[in-house]
Amino acid sequence: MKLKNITMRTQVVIIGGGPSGLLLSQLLMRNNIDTIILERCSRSHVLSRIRAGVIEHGSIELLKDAGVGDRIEKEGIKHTGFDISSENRSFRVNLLSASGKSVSVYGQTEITLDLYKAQDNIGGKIFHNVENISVDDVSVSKPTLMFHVSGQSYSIITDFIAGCDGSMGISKNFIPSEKLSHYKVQYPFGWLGVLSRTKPVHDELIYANHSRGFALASMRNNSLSRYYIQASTRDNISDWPDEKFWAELKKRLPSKKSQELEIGPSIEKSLTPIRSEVVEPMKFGNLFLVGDAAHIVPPTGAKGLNLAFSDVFYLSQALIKYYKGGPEAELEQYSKRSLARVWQTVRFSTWMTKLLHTSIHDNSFEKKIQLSELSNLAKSEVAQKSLAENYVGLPY
Ligand code: RFL
Ligand code: PHB
Repeated sequence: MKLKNITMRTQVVIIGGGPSGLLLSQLLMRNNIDTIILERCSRSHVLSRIRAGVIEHGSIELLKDAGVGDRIEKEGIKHTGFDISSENRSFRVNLLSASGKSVSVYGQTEITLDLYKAQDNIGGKIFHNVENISVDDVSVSKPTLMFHVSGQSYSIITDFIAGCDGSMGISKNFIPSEKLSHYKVQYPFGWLGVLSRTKPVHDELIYANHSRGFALASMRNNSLSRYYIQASTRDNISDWPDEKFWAELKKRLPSKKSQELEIGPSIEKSLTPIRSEVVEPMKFGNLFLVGDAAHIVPPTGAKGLNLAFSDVFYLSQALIKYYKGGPEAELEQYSKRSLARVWQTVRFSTWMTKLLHTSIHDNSFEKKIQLSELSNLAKSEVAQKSLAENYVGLPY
């Protein structure tokens, strides 16, 4: 028997129940704005993704505004600096003295969990396993969005749609292709990441430049390590059994640290191609693109989630003002405001990626420039200040 279509109304439909979508919903609902989240996957699937680990001060402030700052404040590990190494030489960038701020190590999975709990507590409406989302026209006043869950069809009449559905999402397809510009760069390498229940090799992060390729020693807490090595995009996970990963990591970290490296079975392993991508504009009609749906940055510098959160800040502020009777001007400004910060962050992530990775083409000129840049950074307070200001997060 065919089930009757169910029609609902809301103020903001949010496509995607990842960190951007959940945080946006939380901030809006706390300001009496009605939202519905449509998520393609199950909650347990969303919560199983291992991703970001370094959270900017501004992101924490935003989480506090959303009423979800308690656990990150208590359990997040404050980092006031990190090491950069090149073969066996290394130096520390003191974020606190260079910028007056620090960052926190706290997993994206934990943030997402905190946000789901907070949404449950305030009666957030979240549909999981949603399929076939479509919209007739996002430029009309009060667009209607259609979708299915378990064979049941639904329609929602809404004021606005926030596309928070990540880089593989469908929201940007609702913008006519002739109105959308894509800017992208694909790097010829990826990051092979391993999570292991081992003591982190160092009490801060180590970004390692090495002739064999980049490596990063990171962590989630004092007994959970997160390591990455630069790998070829042609590789498969099966090419990298644990023993081979640890052996390669040891070669790329400074030898003093490699000797101390505690190894153990991987509890997660992933290979992510590295790319930058931005789509413009981030607003079309009543549709707003937010976070990875509009931009991807290479993970060097830990910017993706933090950048997604600055979009959430700009959009939530504009919507809250609008529903309090303010003008639409700030909503109109959303794309321009977000993109200004997006391009600054793309610039920084690109710079840091080029500074630390090894080109597969043995271009000795580029290598010399890279090593000169690293030695300048090791010595120059001014260069470190610029790095630190970007690393802790540009102001909103
Ligand atoms: P997400 O997290 O991709 O969430 C999008 C959600 O939308 C759902 N979805 C759909 N729902 C409905 N209909 C559809 N058609 C849909 N299509 C997709 C998805 O299921 C998902 O739940 O995007 P969001 O919320 O914008 O968040 C962005 C962040 O996840 C991302 O920027 C970061 O993970 C990037 N990133 C890092 N960011 C940092 O700030 N600091 C870091 O240290 C950091 N490390 C990383 C990273 C990303 C990595 N990878 C795997 C790309 C390290 C790595 C290795
Ligand atoms: C992480 O811990 O996952 C991480 C840390 C720093 C980065 C990227 C990823 O630059």
